[in-house]
Amino acid sequence: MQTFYSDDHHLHHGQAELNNGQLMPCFEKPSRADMVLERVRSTGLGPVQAPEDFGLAPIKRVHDSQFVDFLKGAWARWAALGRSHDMLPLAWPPRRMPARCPEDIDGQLGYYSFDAGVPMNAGSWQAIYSSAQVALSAQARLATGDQAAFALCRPPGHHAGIDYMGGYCYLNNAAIATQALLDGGARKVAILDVDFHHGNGTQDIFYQRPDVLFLSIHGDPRHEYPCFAGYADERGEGAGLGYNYNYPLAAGSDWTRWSQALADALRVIAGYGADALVISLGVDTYKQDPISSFKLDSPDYLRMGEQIASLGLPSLFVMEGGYAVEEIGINAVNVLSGFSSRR
Ligand code: OKP
Ligand code: ZN
Repeated sequence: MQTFYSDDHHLHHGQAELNNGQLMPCFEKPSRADMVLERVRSTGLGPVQAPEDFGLAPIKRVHDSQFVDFLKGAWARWAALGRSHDMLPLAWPPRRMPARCPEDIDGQLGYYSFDAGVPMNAGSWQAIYSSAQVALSAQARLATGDQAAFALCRPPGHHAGIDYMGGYCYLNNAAIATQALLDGGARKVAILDVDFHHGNGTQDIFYQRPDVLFLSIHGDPRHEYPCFAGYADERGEGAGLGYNYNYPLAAGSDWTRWSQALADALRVIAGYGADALVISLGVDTYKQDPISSFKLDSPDYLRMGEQIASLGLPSLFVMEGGYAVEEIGINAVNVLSGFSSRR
């Protein structure tokens, strides 16, 4: 299986985030992708390739054009105010406060985000842009007939919506690749999100559409981030009603419990008749993950890959979360190896 990867992710290195009321060093850090790349190489999973540049057009097929332009230009505006520390949002419009787009950078940061987990520094846009190009390049392999590809994206994307960032995510890499598959001739695409956190951005982007089936297995939003989405009764809307499936699971869920949800999700995907499958591959379901509460173990990820392979669909794996840095490479590549062993 071909891996796509860009060194540009090193340009994005947030300093601090809030966790349990404490300002802490960011969990989403460059060594995460380095560890996955190292494991891809040491296991001989397949060749590693730099992304092609598809430009902004396929990004703007998913995201609001003004939001994308805002992300691109935000650091320059921040730096022009003499600020050299990380850029972070500070205020958000709650219920009943009109969501007008303000003019200054601080107001716009709040307007275009839903939380403060989105630090940006001088090189962040380049990393964000390249992460989307990694997903687009891997997508192109499927379009030309490959059975699988791995987009080693960083930063991740599944919390980002049409016009907002949040939860370490700026552009929704999986959604951008999915739209590109559709624009390249696929009629229907299924997205399976196995990250510990609900993929609220991806759900939101495709919520009213029947051409993309979205399924997510995640920590119960009654107790887990992103707090406001991921309930089982979110089934889609309008023409998209019936094309959204959420599997919220209790804290402490292990492979026995998790794989029951997977089996149901795979059954639904098989009945949908997709031309391709996109997997939002987070491995923060791991038992040692510092910000999550599931109990999957490393060999479980091999089984996960094998079972996903049983669908027989062209499959695009897009890296999302995973914060136990020592094991992130083992766990992510186990999914890919398990998949490859059955295809
Ligand atoms: C991004 B991805 C928990 C803090 C959670 C944000 C988590 C973002 C996860 N105490 N902060 O889905 O892995
Ligand atoms: Zn996550």
